[in-house]
Amino acid sequence: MLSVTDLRDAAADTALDAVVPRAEVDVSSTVSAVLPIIEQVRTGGASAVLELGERFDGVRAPALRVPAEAIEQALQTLAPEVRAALEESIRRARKVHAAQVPSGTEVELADGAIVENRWVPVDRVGLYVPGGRAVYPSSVVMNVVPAQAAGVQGLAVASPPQREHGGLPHPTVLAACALLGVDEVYAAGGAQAVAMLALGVKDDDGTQVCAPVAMVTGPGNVYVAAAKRALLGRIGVDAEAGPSEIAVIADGTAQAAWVAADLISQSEHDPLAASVLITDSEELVRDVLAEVERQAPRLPLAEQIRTALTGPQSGVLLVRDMDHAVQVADAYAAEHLEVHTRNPEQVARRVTHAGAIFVGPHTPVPLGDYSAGSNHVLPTSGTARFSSGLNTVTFLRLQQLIRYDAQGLEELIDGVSALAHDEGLEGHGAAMRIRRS
Ligand code: HSO
Ligand code: ZN
Repeated sequence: MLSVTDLRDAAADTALDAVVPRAEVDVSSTVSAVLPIIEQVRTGGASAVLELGERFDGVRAPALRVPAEAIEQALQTLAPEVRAALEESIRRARKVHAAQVPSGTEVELADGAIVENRWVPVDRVGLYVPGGRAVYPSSVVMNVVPAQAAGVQGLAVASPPQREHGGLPHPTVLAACALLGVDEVYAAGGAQAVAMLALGVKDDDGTQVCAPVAMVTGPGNVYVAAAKRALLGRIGVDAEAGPSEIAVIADGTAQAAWVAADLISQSEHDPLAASVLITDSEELVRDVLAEVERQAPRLPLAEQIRTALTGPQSGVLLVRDMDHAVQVADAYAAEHLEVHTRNPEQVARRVTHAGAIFVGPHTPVPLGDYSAGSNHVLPTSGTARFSSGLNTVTFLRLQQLIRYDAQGLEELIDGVSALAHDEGLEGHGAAMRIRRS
């Protein structure tokens, strides 16, 4: 299923980032389609969100805000093994995300001259949880845990009303909210949910149903992404998530069956998902290809897996050696990178472009998708070159407190006056000199 590209004789100056084609989703052309929806929510409030849900999700929610009893009920009916596993995922994720909280610093630059760096949480955040083909309670955990670790006080979750659940969001999503201590949940999906969170909505009596948030995070379809783009500036948003990607660096010591299983695992998400094997071993290529053919057809999502693995975004890259593998992996900048080599730690440390690196054969990506303690919202489409996955700092703002006294100020009056004069801003200099004793 996977095509093989031999890079072993590629010239040293080959532009490696052109070697691996990427799937692209065009969000910008959808922005104009969501503008009328946003406008409808702005003017029509809660009843507009309910009407739009009826139109797009095929069911009118009994109420926009999910009643506390429905959330509790979902938790009570959650399968015990799923509940126990979610609780363990939450426990581990909380530990890792608590360790990400940066401590503030105070820098004394001279006598009476202090600048303090202080981290302040965003007040209120909206989390979008999709409800279509992919219902991922694990993504509720991955978004809520860092926000809570950052100290965000207001957390609102929105997820589409489901026809088969009487217009409520998916019960496992509700149960995950209950386990995380989130009680503000709305039965709203698509662009109307993002607009509701960003603008806030009132009911027909003028009672506030959902207060506006400062930031919206969470995955979603192209309409959700377009609505986030349209409202960006009014609210902050997280990065746009593209189709899932896995790259595996492996040498001749790797277990072909395990590598194949991991490549298949991420291709299960999306027909546009990318699975890339980077190796210097022809023998491993042969064995992995055979394993993919053996394992993939047995899975319920076999058709989708085949589409993803045969797509131009997936394939095997044959490289000269592990140095070359590191260069190729850096150029690709995968969302997830696994390292199955003789010395995985050493190879992993040399790759700087990857959303998350899974070191050694016993750390498969699905472990990180659910329970490792790390976050699974990671940069896709090569954006790992310049951005991080979702983390506690995503929900924090750096605020500086500047504290000078008369002595600290005196030292800088002439310098600032000179700079202000140079910029033609005499009032700036005057505000300095008026304080000279
Ligand atoms: N691999 C996905 C996350 C996920 N996997 C959720 C299973 N459930 C994001 O890259
Ligand atoms: Zn996954």
